[in-house]
Amino acid sequence: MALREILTEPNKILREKSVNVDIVNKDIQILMDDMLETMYAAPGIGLAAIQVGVPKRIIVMDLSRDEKERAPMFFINPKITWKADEDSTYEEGCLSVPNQFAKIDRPKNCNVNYLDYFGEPKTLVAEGLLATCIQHEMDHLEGILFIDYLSKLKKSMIIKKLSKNKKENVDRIVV
Ligand code: GNR
Ligand code: NI
Repeated sequence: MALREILTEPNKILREKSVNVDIVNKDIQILMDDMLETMYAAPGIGLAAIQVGVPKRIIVMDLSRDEKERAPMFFINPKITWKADEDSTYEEGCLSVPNQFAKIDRPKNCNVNYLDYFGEPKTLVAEGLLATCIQHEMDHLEGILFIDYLSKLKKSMIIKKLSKNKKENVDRIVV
């Protein structure tokens, strides 16, 4: 397994629309293993392939609190088949929007069809943080970030901050 670099805003690649996986083969499984390791190291509770620069419809997640009882989940070509009318609000963060958090409303429950690690078709019935997280990750597959739901002012302030951080980091390496 290998760690991969997580792309951060502003980066045009994060805005790409990811494409379906046609065959779940060894290469796809290696990518998923790398994504999981990268997510654990970050640390985060979810990661979409586009966040490591691969525009494929692949998501890894692990919502377990305990490092000793890992519960990895793999979603390939996920499709939402049902969303609740009722919303819930969560304070969201994103590994591609480092150190920024905001309350976001999303449907409280959803059902998702997907292929698992072995390419088997499965259905997820999600509520709570699981529902929020899978919807956050599925947004990544469309090139959408949680900051896109904020006011223009809040979003531009966050992007400005992140651009400044990136520039300062580059300068430090140059000097
Ligand atoms: O680690 C993460 N935490 C999180 C918290 C609330 C809602 C969504 C998330 S996903 C995020 C990791 C990430 O950026 N996945 O794309
Ligand atoms: Ni994210």
